[in-house]
Amino acid sequence: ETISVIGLGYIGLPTAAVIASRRKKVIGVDVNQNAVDTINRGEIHIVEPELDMIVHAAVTEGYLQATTKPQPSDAFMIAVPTPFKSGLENNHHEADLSYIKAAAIALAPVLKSGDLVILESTSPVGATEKMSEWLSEIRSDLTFPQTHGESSDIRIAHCPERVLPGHVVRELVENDRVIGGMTPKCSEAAKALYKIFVSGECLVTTARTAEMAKLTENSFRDVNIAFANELSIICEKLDINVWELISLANRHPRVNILQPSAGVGGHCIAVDPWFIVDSCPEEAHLIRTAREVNDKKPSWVLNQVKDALIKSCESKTGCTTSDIKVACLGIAFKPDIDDLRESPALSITSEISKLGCQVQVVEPNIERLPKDLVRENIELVSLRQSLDEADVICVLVKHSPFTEEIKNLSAKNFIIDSVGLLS
Ligand code: SAJ
Repeated sequence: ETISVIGLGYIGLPTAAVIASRRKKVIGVDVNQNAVDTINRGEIHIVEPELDMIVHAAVTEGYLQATTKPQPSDAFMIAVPTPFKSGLENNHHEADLSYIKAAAIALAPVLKSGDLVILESTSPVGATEKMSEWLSEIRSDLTFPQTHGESSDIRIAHCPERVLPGHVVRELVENDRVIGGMTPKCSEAAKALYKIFVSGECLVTTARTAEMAKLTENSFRDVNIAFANELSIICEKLDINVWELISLANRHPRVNILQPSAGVGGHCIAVDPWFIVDSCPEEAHLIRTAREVNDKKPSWVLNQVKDALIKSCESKTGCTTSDIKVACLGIAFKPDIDDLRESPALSITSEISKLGCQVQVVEPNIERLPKDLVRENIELVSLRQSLDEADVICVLVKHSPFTEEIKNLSAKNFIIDSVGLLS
């Protein structure tokens, strides 16, 4: 039995490596030659704890091999990105399925009767059926579930990934898994595959429900974070400490409010709810509003920094903006991770630097500034140095190493604490 994983990114590579670690032959496919070469050397091109070890073992033991072109296999797992199309009007967001289509086109020629194709990429409702249609258009010699149901040559399912970045290797194995076959036999085949490496439960449903389940999980989180973020803005106006407020409210047995932040980042929670909004624009009011609330949070934080900057300048005689040092604590998209993609903290830091002040970035999880932050007035410093030197301190991410040292904060600083580090 050979299993192919198409797309060797944050989900595909760990999945391929974990299956290979169960002594199954795995072919990893990616369009990026550099990624393929790196993996074939037993190394990795992404950052995820523990992943380097299992990839290295899987490659040296001969169970995992990477290539740019799909090879014949018994099962294909597609884990490619599904971003939204950018630049559409009226804050409209539509899923971009072109990577899924490209994967389907690439694997179609090697498909044979009896094969299983699983879509793992987070997708709008109906995408799995579309993928099956794209395959059937190319391979009219084979039959597919949308026309031949249980007697089809090819089995198709949607099994969305739901692992948390930073904990992927453990969560891949331990999390329960939603298995959405286009027919019950499709689900059965997919379940047998996941049982190779999943110790959690495999819960069988339809492809459409599985698609919606994944979108629902991330929308649930987005709506709840939006609630916390809206509270933080209301509390600022009412002069109430939102962190104290939330911890008090959470003492109610049926209340569990999440934490306000500088905004929602990453490539999942800030994206997936839009797929529901796009499917049902007239119905999805709350989900859309939550997205908008979270998307506006970074500019609210930025305005607070602007106010602090003015106040700090006013407190010194003859001060101009360029004399002020603003420390940005954390630029990752969430705590204790080095991932800067779609990070609200990163975009806030970039905007602050445009105000003309000096910017000190404190990010214990990186060694040098990312390209977009390489500017004359930005430097990467230690927390200690920034606490000594900065006039304005802006806490953007609640990294664990910050918690202890922040206690040494001096009273001279203006502080904007968007994540409740001090509370
Ligand atoms: N955040 C807050 N307040 C909170 C919790 C999170 O502002 O109380 C922010 C974080 O700072 C970050 C963003 O939300 O900017 C998202 O972080 P996250 O830890 O909630 O989630 P992700 O994006 O790392 O991973 C999510 C997970 N989904 C859920 O928890 C429902 C993960 O299980 C999914 O697999 C992943 O999306 C995905 O790939 O879809």
